Amino acid sequence: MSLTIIHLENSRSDRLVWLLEELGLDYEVETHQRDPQTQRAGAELKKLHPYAKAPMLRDGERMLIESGAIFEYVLGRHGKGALCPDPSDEDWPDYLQWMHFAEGSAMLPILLDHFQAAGLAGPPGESMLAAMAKDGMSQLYGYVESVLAERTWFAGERFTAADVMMGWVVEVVETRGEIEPYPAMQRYLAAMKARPAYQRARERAAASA
Ligand SMILES: N[C@@H](CCC(=O)N[C@@H](CS)C(=O)NCC(=O)O)C(=O)O
Repeated sequence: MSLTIIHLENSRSDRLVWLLEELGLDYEVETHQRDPQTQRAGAELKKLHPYAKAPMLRDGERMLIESGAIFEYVLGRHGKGALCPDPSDEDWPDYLQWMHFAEGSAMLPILLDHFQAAGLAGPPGESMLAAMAKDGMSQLYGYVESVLAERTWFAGERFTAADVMMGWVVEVVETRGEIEPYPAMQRYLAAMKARPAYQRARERAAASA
């Protein structure tokens, strides 16, 4: 087995480093920089995969894209059952939901709001898109807060790979400076950041920059 994470600075690929640390797997990190003007990935990512987005995972001859698919691949092929409830487990439906929610639902309002605030949809705060983004953000934050107020981790009382997918989303709330009104999200982030594998992943990603 030879796993290489294609990592883009300041991006979602942080959470793949974290997953591999949680699983205790051996891996390499190949870090790429964003274009300082456009913040897009540089041309070298296109040489690795036609879709040119991070994260990518190289496993031997195989190159994969899309965080959730990469997570399922790593867990299925190399995870030996860790961090993933069995389908017969009562936490499995929540696990599945949050694994997919992270990219399928959470990122849309966050990105809409990010782009409107950057002025890409006219003067910030004034477009229909701004109103849609604001509504979506409040729905997202309210839902996540209500779930985390009732359980320790996203799929129940056990840490799973769904927390690696969703933990990054909750960290985005903090990075945006919007976490203060949400005590459950704050509690969750503190528990997440206290995990040794999270801390090792941070050091590993920084060291390869
Ligand atoms: N849903 C995809 C999103 C991938 C994605 O948009 N990655 C960003 C980094 S956070 C990227 O590569 N941006 C550079 C670009 O679009 O040029 C996933 O989770 O893998």
